[in-house]
Amino acid sequence: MLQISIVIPTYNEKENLPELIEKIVNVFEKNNLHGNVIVVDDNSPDGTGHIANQLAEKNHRIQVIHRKGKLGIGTAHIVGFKHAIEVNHSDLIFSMDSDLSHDPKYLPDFINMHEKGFDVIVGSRYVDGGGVVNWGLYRKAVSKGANVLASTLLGVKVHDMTTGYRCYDRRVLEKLDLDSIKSNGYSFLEEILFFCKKEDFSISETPIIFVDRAHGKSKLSKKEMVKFFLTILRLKLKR
Ligand SMILES: Nc1nc2c(ncn2[C@@H]2O[C@H](COP(=O)(O)OP(=O)(O)OP(=O)(O)O)[C@@H](O)[C@H]2O)c(=O)[nH]1
Ligand SMILES: [Mg+2]
Repeated sequence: MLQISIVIPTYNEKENLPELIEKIVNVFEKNNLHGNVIVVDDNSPDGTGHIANQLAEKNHRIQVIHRKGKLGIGTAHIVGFKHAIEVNHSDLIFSMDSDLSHDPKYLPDFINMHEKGFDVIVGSRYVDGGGVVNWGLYRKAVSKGANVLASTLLGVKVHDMTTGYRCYDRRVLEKLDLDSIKSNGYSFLEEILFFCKKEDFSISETPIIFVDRAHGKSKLSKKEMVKFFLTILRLKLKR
């Protein structure tokens, strides 16, 4: 039986996390899926970590990793991935944002693509059937531009390099030297895809409709956007 882990980084998501977990549990039950949810909380000042603990007490499938402070989504993913492999012995490892932008109803679509033989599956806003709800023109343009630039310059044939909704076969995460990934923030997402391609893993996309967060604040700062472009240059020079 396929064992799944879903890694969810959280920082100040108290309004969103309980609803997300409920949705995931429902999708698991409906589709007869088996596995765990790993919340990686960076000592959120709004008490998300405490709420995660309460959810874990009610459902043993929910696991919580607490870190001392805001260390970035990149390292949050890595800590979760290691837990998924070393502790849960999962076959399939997902990552998903905790702000309800990533709907768990798509989980079976990723699993179908994995069954077709793909090693990495990316939840894509920029393929047929995908899209974005509630974003203004500026946010759309920045995201689209960043994606075209990243995939062209890095030579990765993925239309959505910045999505955090993904699924990795465990072999991928075992093979990659996760600790050598230098990005600790959002550029982690492009960097890990670059390494997946370098190791010749097969990457595919499945459409998702991304819904902008209704609660809480975005953590995507201007500084992170600049780092995103610098990371492309660093990887490009390395290539
Ligand atoms: N553990 C941890 N989680 C983080 C950190 N920064 C962001 N996150 C989480 O990572 C996910 C993505 O962050 P968001 O702020 O939603 O970024 P985004 O989706 O690009 O931007 P918006 O949807 O506009 O807010 C969310 O679940 C955040 O709570 C961090 O430093 N540590
Ligand atoms: Mg978000």
